[in-house]
Amino acid sequence: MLQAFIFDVDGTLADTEQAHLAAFNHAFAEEGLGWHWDTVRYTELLNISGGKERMLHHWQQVNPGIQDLGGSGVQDTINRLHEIKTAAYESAVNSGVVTLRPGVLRLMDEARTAGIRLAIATTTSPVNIAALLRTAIGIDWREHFVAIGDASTAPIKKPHPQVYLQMTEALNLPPADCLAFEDSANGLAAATAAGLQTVITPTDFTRHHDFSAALRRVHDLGPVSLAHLRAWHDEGLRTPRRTAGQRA
Ligand code: XBP
Ligand code: MG
Repeated sequence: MLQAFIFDVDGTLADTEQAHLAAFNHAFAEEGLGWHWDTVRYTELLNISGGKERMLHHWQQVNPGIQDLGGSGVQDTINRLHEIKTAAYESAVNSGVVTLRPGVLRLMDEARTAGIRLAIATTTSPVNIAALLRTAIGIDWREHFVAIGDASTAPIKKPHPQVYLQMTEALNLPPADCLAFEDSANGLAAATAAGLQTVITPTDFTRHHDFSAALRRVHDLGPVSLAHLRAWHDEGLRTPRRTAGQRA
């Protein structure tokens, strides 16, 4: 029986990656690195979950034999860049540049009224979740969620299932009683590996990804009702699990 929704954050709760991209480029300019990611490059880099991991991946690609910069270690530089980036992203979100995607708030309210519990499973930083949901839901946003898994609690990032395994454990539910909401192939792979069925709402950054293992792919949750989700979830339990590469 459907007992919990587990939401991804970036791209799913809100279309945030353009704001993340601007924050990364701000950090690169602040530190005088001479890097600038455009949308095409960032779309490629989004295959790497986690901002720190993404920056290190880029650095290793543009400078394969990276040495320690001026005595401060590579990881120290990445950490400093990420602090600047996160502060810039937080202030952008606090200024209201990002809104929740259609249907998200309504489905959260309908779920809670129906006794379906909510959790979050993301690879982003806790600061980013708080900034987004404090602005979108209000100061009491944390009370809406039974559990939150993020970069601070699940260091092994998607497509690894760690964060989803943590959330089903925190909810004390079998994965079959949960429904995941994601926007990317990495997120779908993580949720699927943890045994969850997944509803996909892609963004322009992820529209081209392989979502064949998804329970459903919809443009957004605007037209989706709780009754739709219950019916899809039940139908999914009755049909054999698809794996990536099989048509949905
Ligand atoms: C998407 C990510 C994050 C964000 C950037 O997270 O992979 O890395 O792109 O945020 P989600 P950080 O799992 O919510 O889709 O810089 O804090 O990592
Ligand atoms: Mg996402």
